[in-house]
Amino acid sequence: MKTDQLTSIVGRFAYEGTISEIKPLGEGLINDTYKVKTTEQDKPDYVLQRVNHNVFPDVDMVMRNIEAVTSHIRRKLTQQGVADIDRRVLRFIPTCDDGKLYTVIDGTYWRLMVFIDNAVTKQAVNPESSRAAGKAFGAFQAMLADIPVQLGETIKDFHNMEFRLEQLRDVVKRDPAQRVGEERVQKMLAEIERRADEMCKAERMGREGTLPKRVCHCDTKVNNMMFDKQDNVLCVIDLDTVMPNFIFSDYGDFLRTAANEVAEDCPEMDKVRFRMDIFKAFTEGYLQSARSFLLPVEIENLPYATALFPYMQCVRFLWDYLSGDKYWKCQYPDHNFVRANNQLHLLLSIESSYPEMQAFIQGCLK
Ligand code: GN1
Ligand code: MG
Repeated sequence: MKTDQLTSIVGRFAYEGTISEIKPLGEGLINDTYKVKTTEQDKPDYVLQRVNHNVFPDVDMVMRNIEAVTSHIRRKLTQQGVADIDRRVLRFIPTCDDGKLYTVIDGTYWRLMVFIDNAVTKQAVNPESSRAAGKAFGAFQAMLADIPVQLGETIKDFHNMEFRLEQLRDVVKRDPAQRVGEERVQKMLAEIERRADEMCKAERMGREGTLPKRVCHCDTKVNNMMFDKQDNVLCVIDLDTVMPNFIFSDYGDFLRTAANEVAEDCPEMDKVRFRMDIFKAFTEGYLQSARSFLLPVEIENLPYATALFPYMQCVRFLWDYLSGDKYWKCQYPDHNFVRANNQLHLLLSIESSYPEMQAFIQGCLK
């Protein structure tokens, strides 16, 4: 998109300063993101983002959730006397005309937030930053435990395993991209179906009323949090998917990305390995801040959560591969299959570590 178009979009928001440059930022697979620089030293830079309206059909709900969550966290941090709050929680800029936190232009949805400078996101973590991340995501859930409003479900059935399997089975039946016949696809489908029942246990417990939903982030990837130069966690970002869910979402999805020895699309399957050092550090940190509100059934099932997310992501990537690559941006024709296969290998590595995980969690509780 051209700079003058982007500049005019920014102009709809009540930002401060003079724009000097707008350029693409980051590598998110869903939204389009730009950094907006301002000339003045004492004015912030901004992040302009086009919200993917296909992925998030109800952008108004997304932004209402985000407003509720960020203002609740802001209030808590203020009460705790935390300094530099704009670095500790995202601040969205209202529009000039209606004061909403987003604007619509020709059917596209845009928002503007303050850029957090001198901060980095990471693609990989070490045990130390994993422990910090565990504490931070646990604290994020804890802070939101008493939010006074009911949040909306911004993507219906987002982490519902039964739904994701139905979606996959449906595309297998229709086979729109003519890929179901591939032998490697058939093999993967068999691995998926073999585990399907066990992996849907959270939904069953939810129905039986033994497992609660809480406000979760639902995309706790390591690159969705910002660290300062000293490796301290500043804040959690990418809040579009904040919604009520089982806590397994935040715990499991972090480990899925952070504890994989390689990136989620690394094609060398023999290099995919689940890192127990990251698991241990993250679990320790998470239990430190979340233990106070977690139920025994939630803690008992953390190893299940660790397996659930690579499994779910394998199902989702395979679904997109079989759909003809409509959801995730792909750099080459079987990119989605490679991603799915990578996640399946991660699952295999996790399954072999189950007893060690259980023993470690018990140890943390002593
Ligand atoms: C998407 O946009 P990004 O990269 O933060 C996806 C996650 C997947 C992830 C896999 C709304 O997240 O659920 O885990 O890709 N978000 C949505 O790379 O579908
Ligand atoms: Mg992201």
